[in-house]
Amino acid sequence: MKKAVLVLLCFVSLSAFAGEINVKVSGMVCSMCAQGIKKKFSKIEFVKDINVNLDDKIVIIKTEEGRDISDQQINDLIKEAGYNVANIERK
Ligand SMILES: [Cu+2]
Repeated sequence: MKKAVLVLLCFVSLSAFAGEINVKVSGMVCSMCAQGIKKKFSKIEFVKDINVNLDDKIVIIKTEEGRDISDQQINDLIKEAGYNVANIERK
């Protein structure tokens, strides 16, 4: 019987922003909410894709490489849509 093989996983530094912003939104409950929020972020020209996970209440925004949306702007857009930001995480 072979001994367990030790697998060494090497990760490159993941600290650099790769263009994905996950915004947790409180108050977002249905697909109508999701549409309103999507519309707000789709107006930013370097936003490539917006996905909404209603189960986790997370808006996943993908931007062009190296382009970021400031926390302030995210907060403003979510507020304009009628919701509140609970958390912002960049990946
Ligand atoms: Cu709704």
